Amino acid sequence: TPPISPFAIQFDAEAATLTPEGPTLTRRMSALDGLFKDHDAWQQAVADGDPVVYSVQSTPVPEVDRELPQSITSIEAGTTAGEFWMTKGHQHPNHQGEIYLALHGTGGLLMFDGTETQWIDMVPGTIGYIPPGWAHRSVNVGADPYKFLAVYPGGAGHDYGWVLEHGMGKRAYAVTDGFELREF
Ligand code: M6P
Ligand code: ZN
Repeated sequence: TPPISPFAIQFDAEAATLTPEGPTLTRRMSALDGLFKDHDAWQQAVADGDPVVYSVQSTPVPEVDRELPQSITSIEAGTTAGEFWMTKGHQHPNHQGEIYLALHGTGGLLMFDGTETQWIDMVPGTIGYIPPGWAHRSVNVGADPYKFLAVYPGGAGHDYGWVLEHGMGKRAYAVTDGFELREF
């Protein structure tokens, strides 16, 4: 990766956009294999059109050591067998911190260190801090898309196998007056 020069990023909190744009990642339901509690319901959702669950819009800052990439993630509103739509979730192999700033909608930042679970309610203006060593997943617990800005060390990496192996401690389910966390 060639060195990157200083540059300005236009951040539109209202529109939840970053300009200039780098790569966009789109994750459909099929990409969340093994993550929802109800595997049959997940499979049915994949068969029923494999909807987009979330997308991640990055800036051109590369994910390499010592750089500081940013992205905006938009999670669609929805549930699968009552479980709110969410990101895959990951652990940083290099155990580095990260921050999330909520921009739109109603979400949650679920963190798990292998023993303890933590949940931060995320509404526009909330910064959720993810300490080193805590796997993290974002959940949309509202009826609108949930959008947040992430800023993270470029060398942190994404370990998705850790979440498949250890889980995330809790899951967020839709109930009449919002959401409820249940044992994994
Ligand atoms: C945030 C950041 C990214 C991450 C994305 C989606 O934007 O934490 O590093 O890739 O959320 O989450 P996941 O990688 O778990 O699918
Ligand atoms: Zn991360």
